Amino acid sequence: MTIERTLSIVKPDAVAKNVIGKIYDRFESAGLKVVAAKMKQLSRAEAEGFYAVHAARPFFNDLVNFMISGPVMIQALEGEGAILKNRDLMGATNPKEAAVGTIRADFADSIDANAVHGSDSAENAAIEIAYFFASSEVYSR
Ligand code: IDP
Repeated sequence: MTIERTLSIVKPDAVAKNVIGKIYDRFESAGLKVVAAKMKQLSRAEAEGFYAVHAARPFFNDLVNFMISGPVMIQALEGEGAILKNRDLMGATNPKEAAVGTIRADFADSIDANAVHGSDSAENAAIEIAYFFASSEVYSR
């Protein structure tokens, strides 16, 4: 396994539920380190740009509206196999299909309001981290 970084977002539903700390505990308990973090109210343009790959999908407008419905907590996570490890911690996109004990099974309400985002590849992780953080804002440790 190699040390990787991945981009994670605690989405507006989970921020509103006041479970940022509980979600960070999942990361830390799995050996992932928070190496950058910021709370942010995304603009429509920022959310559209972040999810540009989904622009043609029927759920795109709902997704953008949801992502700007309240502040999000954005973090870069670092650790062995961080990308897949975070995806495993998150669980399936639809919380109804998410494995027991995953973040989405425990904190998400629906496929729209599904608590967390996590990069799905090394290539996307690099793009997504750079979308929100200058390299000087990421503290490898
Ligand atoms: P992921 O977040 O598990 O990587 P993606 O397929 O990349 O899932 O989709 C991005 C986000 O778009 C999902 O987290 C979810 O919030 C939303 N989404 C995906 N598929 C649907 C759908 O069929 N209906 C509504 N929202 C969806």
